[in-house]
This record gives sequence, C-alpha cells and structure tokens, in this order.
Amino acid sequence: MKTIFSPVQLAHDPKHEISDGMLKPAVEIPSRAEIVRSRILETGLGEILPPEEFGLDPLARVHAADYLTFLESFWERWTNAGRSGEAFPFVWPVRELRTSPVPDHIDGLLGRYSFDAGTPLGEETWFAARASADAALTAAKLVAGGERAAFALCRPPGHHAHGGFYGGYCFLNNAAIAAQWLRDAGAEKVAVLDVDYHHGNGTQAIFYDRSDVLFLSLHADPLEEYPYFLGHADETGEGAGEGFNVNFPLPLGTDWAGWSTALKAAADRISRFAPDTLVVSLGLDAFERDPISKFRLTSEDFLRLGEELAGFGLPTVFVMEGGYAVDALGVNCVNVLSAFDG
Ligand code: Q9C
Ligand code: ZN
Repeated sequence: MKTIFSPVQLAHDPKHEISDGMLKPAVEIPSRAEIVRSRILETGLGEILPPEEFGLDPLARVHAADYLTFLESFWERWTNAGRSGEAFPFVWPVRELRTSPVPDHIDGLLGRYSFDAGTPLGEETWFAARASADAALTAAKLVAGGERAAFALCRPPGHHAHGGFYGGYCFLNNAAIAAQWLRDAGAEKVAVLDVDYHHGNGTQAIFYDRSDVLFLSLHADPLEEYPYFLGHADETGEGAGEGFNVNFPLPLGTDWAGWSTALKAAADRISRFAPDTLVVSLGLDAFERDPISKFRLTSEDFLRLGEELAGFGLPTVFVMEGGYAVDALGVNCVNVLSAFDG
C-alpha cells in the first residue's frame, strides 16, 4: 500500500516532556517517523508520497475555530511574552473554574487549550501538525478514490486531541479529521478502530453524540493508565450516538490472548455497523518493550493484527498514533501493514 509522509512533520522536535511527575526526555520524537520510513523502503511496502495541502477547512470540521487560531498564533504570542523554547501549561480550568472568558495571557491560553503538561508546544509544532493532518487527509482521499488501503505516517500523533484542546503529544486529531473528510466525501458510515495502548479520548469526544461514526478503542484501563479520565466501558455514546462508542479497557500486562479477544468483539461490532470505510488509529505502543506502556504484544502479534484487519474486508485508512520503542517501531508498524496487504 502507499504511504503518505512529509519531512515537514519532522520539524516538531521536542526535547522534554512532563511525565511521571517530573521533567523527562521527550519520547514523541522525529526519529519515530524516520525509522518507519526506513522500514517501508527496506521492505518495499509501496510508494511514499508527499501529502496534498488541504488547507484549514477539513481541520475546522473537527476542531473549534478559536483552538486553531490559538495553535496558529501561539509562537508569536509566546515570543512576544519574552519566552523561548518549548512551552508547557501549568494551570487548567478544571471543574468550578471558568472556561470563558478566554484569558489574554499566554499562560492562561496554554491551560485553556490543553489538558496535560506532557505535550511540548514549540515554534514548528503548528506546521508539523498540519502536515501530519494533511498526510491523513491524503490517505483518506486515496481510499475514497478506490485504493483498498493507504497509510498516513502521522506524527505528531492525533487521537488524544479534542475539538478544542491538545494533549498526549497530539494537537490535531488526524484520524477524526480523516473520518470526517470521508463522511463529507460521501461515505455514509465510518468506523474508527483505535488500537493504540492509550484510550483515544479525543476521537471519542469528537464523535460521542453521533451515530454516523462508530468509535471503538482497545486500551489500558484508565484506572491505571493515561489518560486516566476517559476510556471506561460505560462510555457508550450519548443522544443519537448512544451505542456508537465502544471501549475495551484492558488490564496492565495484557498479551495477545486477552487483546485479540477484545479485537474479535470489536470486529463483530464493526461488522454489524457495516461501515463504508474503516479508519485505524494505529498505535504500536501495545508492544512488550514499549518504554511507557505495559501491554505484551510481540512483533509477530502485529502481523496477526494486520491479518485480522484485512479480514474485515473494508477499505481502510491507517493513521499512525503512538509507539515509543523506536528501534522496533519500523518493524512493528510495517508488520501490520504488510500482513494486511497479504
Ligand atoms: N508514565 C500517544 O501514545 N504520558 N500518547 C504518559 C507514562 C502521556 C501517549 C506517562 C502518554 C501519551 C499518542
Ligand atoms: Zn499511545
């Protein structure tokens, strides 16, 4: 299958993140994309094409206008305030605090438009995130045009980004943007299957009240794992979307036996939904050696995942999400894609 990737995506190059309650080296780094690109070339998976530029309209179908303006104007505001280097929020409008009026100060804005301090925002982030979203859109367009599948080599990733705030290394929700674009291009029903180790809270929230986009996520139980505040099994959708959100929180230590049981249940639900197109939020961080995760999938299990997904028999847009064992990321990612191709 074809891969979509732009070198502009490498310009977001964070040095640090706040995790485990302290400042640590960043893990969502440019080499993640480079190793996947190398493995694609090495295995001959297929052509690697640059994204088309779709502009802001398809982003604004999923994200709030004020949030996009914040991302676009962030660096100017940050430097005007005398700051330099990557930015971290440190105060948020939780519960009892107000989300409007929106503050003027950059530190207030950072908190208003984020949900964690683990996601460095820098000079090039907006450009890299847009290129990443364009990669997802281009892959969606290829599949809408008749390709069986396409792979958007997205980074920065997207599935933690909500309509109006960033977090979890994610700024623009690439999978949601692709799913919405597919709907606008004529698909009546789209399913988004999120296999990243972490719950896809942003994608869930974006489609929570809708029955035209079915969201399913296999992930570590949020009682024990990031993002902690969404991803439970009782989140089933609301209003018209009731029954169209399906979470599979799984215990830490889950291996292929437990994971694939949940995958089968997700497959059954997708088959009943009968979507026109499938979007896979392809995180590779369920891997046994992932440095920030606690599932036990092996590199061979990612081949099995590719075979299972091919068995759904659906036009499929793959959108890369997480995966931080950089040395193995190329093998694991391309294992899914090459096994899908068969
Ligand atoms: N102790 C994605 O995979 N930090 N985002 C976790 C671990 C945040 C992951 C801290 C993890 C975000 C796209
Ligand atoms: Zn993840």
